[in-house]
Amino acid sequence: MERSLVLVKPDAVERGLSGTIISRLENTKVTLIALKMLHMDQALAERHYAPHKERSFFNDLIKFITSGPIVAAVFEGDNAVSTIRTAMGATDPAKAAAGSIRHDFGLDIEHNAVHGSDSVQTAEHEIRLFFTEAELMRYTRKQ
Ligand code: IDP
Ligand code: MG
Repeated sequence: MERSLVLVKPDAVERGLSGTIISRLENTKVTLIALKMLHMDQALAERHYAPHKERSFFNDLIKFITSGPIVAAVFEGDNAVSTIRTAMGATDPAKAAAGSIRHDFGLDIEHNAVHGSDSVQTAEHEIRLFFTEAELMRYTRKQ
C-alpha cells in the first residue's frame, strides 16, 4: 500500500478547481485519507521544495506556492504514487496527456494546478510536512 501527498496549487484553488481535482483523483480508486486547506508559509514551502533549491525557478516557485491558499490531501492505495502521477500528467501542461489534470487545468509549466509525490519515499517525507499521524484516517474504501 502506497501513500502520496497531493497539493492543489494556488492557481487551481483560485479558479474553483479544488473539488474537481480531488474528485478526478478519487475516481482513480485511490483512497482519500487526509484533507486540509492552508496557506503555506515561506519555511514550509522551502522545506517542501528543498530538492529544487539549486534550480533557476526556485524563488519563483516559492513565491507562487505561497501566493494563496492550497488544498493538501493524502491518498492511499496500491501504486498510489504512479496512479496519481499518471492522472496529473507531465509537469508542463503543454506536454501533458489528453485528459490529464494538468492538460485540462494547468496554465503553464510553473502554474500547473497540482503536485503529487514522485516516489514512495518522497511521499512519506512530504506527508509528514503537512499532516500529523492522527490526521491520517483509516477506513476501507468501497469500490
Ligand atoms: P513535478 O511537479 O511534475 O514533479 P518538478 O520537476 O518536481 O515537477 O518541479 C516542481 C514544480 O516546479 C513543478 O510542478 C512546477 O510548478 C515548477 N517547475 C518545474 N519546472 C519548471 C520550470 O522549468 N520553470 C518554472 N517552474 C517549473
Ligand atoms: Mg516533483
